[in-house]
Amino acid sequence: MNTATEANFDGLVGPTHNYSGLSFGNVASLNNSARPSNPKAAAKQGLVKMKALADLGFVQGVFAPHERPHIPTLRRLGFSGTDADILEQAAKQAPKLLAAVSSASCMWTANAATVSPSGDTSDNRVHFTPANLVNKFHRSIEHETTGAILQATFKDNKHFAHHPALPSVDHFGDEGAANHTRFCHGYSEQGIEFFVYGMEAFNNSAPKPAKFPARHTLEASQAVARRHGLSADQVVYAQQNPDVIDAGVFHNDVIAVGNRNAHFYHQEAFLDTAKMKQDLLTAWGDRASKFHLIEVPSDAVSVQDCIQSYLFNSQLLSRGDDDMVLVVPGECESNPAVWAYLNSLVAGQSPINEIKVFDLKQSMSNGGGPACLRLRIALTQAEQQAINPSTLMNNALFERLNNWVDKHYRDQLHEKDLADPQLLIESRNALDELTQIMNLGSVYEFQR
Ligand code: SUG
Repeated sequence: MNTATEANFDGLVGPTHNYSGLSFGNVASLNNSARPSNPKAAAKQGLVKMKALADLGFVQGVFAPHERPHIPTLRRLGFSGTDADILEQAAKQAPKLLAAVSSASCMWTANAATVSPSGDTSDNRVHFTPANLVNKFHRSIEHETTGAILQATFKDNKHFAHHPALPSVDHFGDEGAANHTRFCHGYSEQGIEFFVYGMEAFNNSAPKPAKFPARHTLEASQAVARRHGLSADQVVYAQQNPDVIDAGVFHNDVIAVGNRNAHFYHQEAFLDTAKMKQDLLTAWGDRASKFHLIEVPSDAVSVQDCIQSYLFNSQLLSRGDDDMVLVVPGECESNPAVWAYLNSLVAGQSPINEIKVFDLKQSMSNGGGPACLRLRIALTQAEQQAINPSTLMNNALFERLNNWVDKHYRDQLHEKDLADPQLLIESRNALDELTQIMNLGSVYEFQR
C-alpha cells in the first residue's frame, strides 16, 4: 500500500501582524498600508483553515511565528541601550525600519523554504533550503529562525537534510516554494520539480520586468536543484511572464498552482507557455496517469481578476486519484468572473471536483492567500512518524492555540503601536509559551 502523503505546514500568524506597505510589487500590501490590523482575528482565521483541513483527513502542521520586533537586527544596525530605548530610538529615527523588523511576514510559509521529497533526491532524504528572501529587507531576516524551526520539526537526520539559505545577494534571490511545484504520480514516487523564476541574474540580455522587481532568479533555482541532488531530466525551469510581474504577480503562486498530475495556470503566467507544456510532458514521460494541463484563458479570467481574487493562490489537494479539492479565499466567491469560472471548472472533466472557501481577509490584505500560508512537504509514512508530533494539528492543539491567542493577542494594531515596549513583552511571553506547547526548544534569540 502506498501511504505517502503531502503534509501542509501553515504559518501561525504572529502577535505583531500589521499593514506597513513593505512589499513593493505586491498590490495588496501597498494598498492597505497604514490600515489598522487585527492580529487576533488573523491568527484565528488561519487556525480555522488548518483545523478544517485536518478534519478532512489531510496531514496538517503548524510553524511557529518569529520573534518580532526583532531587537537583534536593530542592534546590528546601530541602535543601543535597553530594549525599550532601542524601540524608542528606532520609532523616532527610522519608523519604516521598525515596521520592517516587526512584520509578521513569516506567516507566509510558502516562502519559508524549498522542499524536495525523498523520492526525488539522490540520497533519498527530504531536503530543505530556507529561502533567503533578499528582495525585501523585512523578509530577509527570516531564514535563520526558519531554519531553526524546520530543524526542530524535522529532526531526524536519517530522513531529513537541512541546508542553509543561499548567499544573501540579488543574484541568488530565492523566494522558496512560492515559485516551486512538484508533480508526481504518487507522492512517494520520483517527481518532477518545476522551478519558476523571474529573471536570469548572470545574463543581462534575458527578459526581465521593467516596473516591479523579479524576486527570484534562475541561478537560485539551479543551486537548490544541485544541493538537493535532483535528477536533471526530472527538473523543469520556466520563466514567469515579466508583464504579469509588472501587473502585480510577485510570486508564481499568484498565477499558477499544481499538484500530482495537474497543472492549473493562467494563459499569461509564463513567458513561453508552449515550452513549459512541452518540457513538463517530456519529463512526465509514460507515468501511469495522464498529466492534466488546465489553462485558464484571459477572456474568462483577466490577470487583474487573478490578482484581486487570488484564484491561483489556492491549495490543490488530492482526495484520491484524479479527485482534487481546491481551497480558495473568500475573494474568489465575490469576484463574478472568477466564481463563474470555478463553477464551470468543477462541473467539467478536470480532476478538480470541489471548491472550498475560507475567510482569510487579514492575511489577504497583505497579499497572502491560502497557498501563501502553507509549505507542502510530501512524506512517506516513516518520515511522517519522524515529525515532532507537537506540531501537528488536531482537536487538542486547535483548542490550545485558540486559548493561547485569546490570552496573548491584541485585536487592533496600528503602525505606531510597534514602538510600544509592552508589545515586545507580550510577544516574547506568547512565543516562550508557544515553544513549550509545540515542544520546539529554544528557537528564539531572546530565549538564549
Ligand atoms: O512577501 N507580504 C508578503 C506576502 C507573501 C505572499 N506569499 C506568497 N505569494 N507565497 C510578501 O510580499 C507585506 C507586509 C507588509 O506590507 O506589512 C508582505 O510581506
